[in-house]
Amino acid sequence: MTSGQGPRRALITGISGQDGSYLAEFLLERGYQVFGLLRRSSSPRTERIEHILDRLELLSGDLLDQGSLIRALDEAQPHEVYNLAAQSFVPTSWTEPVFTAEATALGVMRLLEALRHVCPDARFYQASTSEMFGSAPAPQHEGTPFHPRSPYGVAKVFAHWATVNYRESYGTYAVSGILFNHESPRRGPEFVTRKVSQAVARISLGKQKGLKLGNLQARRDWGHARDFVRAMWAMLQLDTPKDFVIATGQTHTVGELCRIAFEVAGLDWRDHVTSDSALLRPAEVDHLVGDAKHAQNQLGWKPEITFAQLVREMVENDLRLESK
Ligand code: NAP
Ligand code: G4F
Repeated sequence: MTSGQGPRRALITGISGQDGSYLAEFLLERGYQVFGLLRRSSSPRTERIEHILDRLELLSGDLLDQGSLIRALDEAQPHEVYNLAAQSFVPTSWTEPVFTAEATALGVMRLLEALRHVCPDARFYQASTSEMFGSAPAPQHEGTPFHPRSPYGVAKVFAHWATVNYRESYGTYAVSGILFNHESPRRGPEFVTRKVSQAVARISLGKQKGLKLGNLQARRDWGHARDFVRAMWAMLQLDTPKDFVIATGQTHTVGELCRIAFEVAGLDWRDHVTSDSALLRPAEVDHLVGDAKHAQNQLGWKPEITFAQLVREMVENDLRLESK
């Protein structure tokens, strides 16, 4: 895609994460020049983007450091900014609530403020989440009131309203995608889908005995990250900025996830999985299922990968990795 003066430029924060890696691939396929914000760490965190590293322009920066955000925007001069960076693991938000708020809430305000000064015409995407709905009754849609149940959810509500507020205050093309859970073989190993797919692989290869999980009754609307990044891009292509729920509309319990995942390896999950009260959360989000009809009607978006296909892909990937 070109803008009249060369390719369109996109800056992705959180490019080393699950979604960042899929979004970078998607934008490169569309001819974008892709910049990624990468924070310093003691060892490289580029595993998920190793295969496209030579086509990316990585800029050093951190959502906690205002100056680094200004410099990154100044260098990239992006047409589109995708803010995917966050402390994104819900349990860590109880053990590190202030850090979570710094990165996941205030970090977004820092980035919006930098964007307003450096590149006010850039379009801005904020990675909002179904965790903002928390205990609100299902199905959740764009008009459902938020009732977050974790410091992570609280931080995301702040970031969500900051995005709305910059749109209303300054006319910034700033939108929030309220995405329900989405997974992939690149999912971090601490999240439940990947914890299960890795355990299935290891148990079937005799490398692990049993799997301890927390709440087996919680229900999530799980989609595939590859499908969901298409919606992020589509949200920045409209004439008028607008927030959307992005979800599959299907919900499953953690127990059902286990049944399907263990079946891929010919195992019965009830022989291997136990619930450990130490893994329960201080406050749970019991039931998430999204109504994405506005995204379907106005963005032309719908998911293509089913839950069963997602789980199979994740288990088969982990079987391959664990067999090496
Ligand atoms: P992820 O795999 O955990 O990736 C998070 C990314 O944020 C990583 O690249 C991480 O960098 C970066 N990051 C963390 N703190 C940072 C900081 N202070 N400064 C700069 N970068 C920082 O998350 P994901 O699953 O791809 O999710 C992407 C975004 O969507 C997140 O904002 C998440 O909260 C939100 N979201 C996710 C889902 C989902 O189901 N996946 C659903 C709704 C919303 P390092 O590699 O250095 O740690
Ligand atoms: O995989 P999870 O850790 O994801 P969670 O908490 O729903 O958050 C993810 O999705 C959000 C969108 O709704 C994102 F905003 C967020 O960044 C993240 O990507 O847990 C899913 C469910 C929970 O109900 C949890 O209590 O699985 C339950 N669960 C049961 N046993 C477990 C475990 N979760 C984890 N991580 N580990 C367990 O052993």
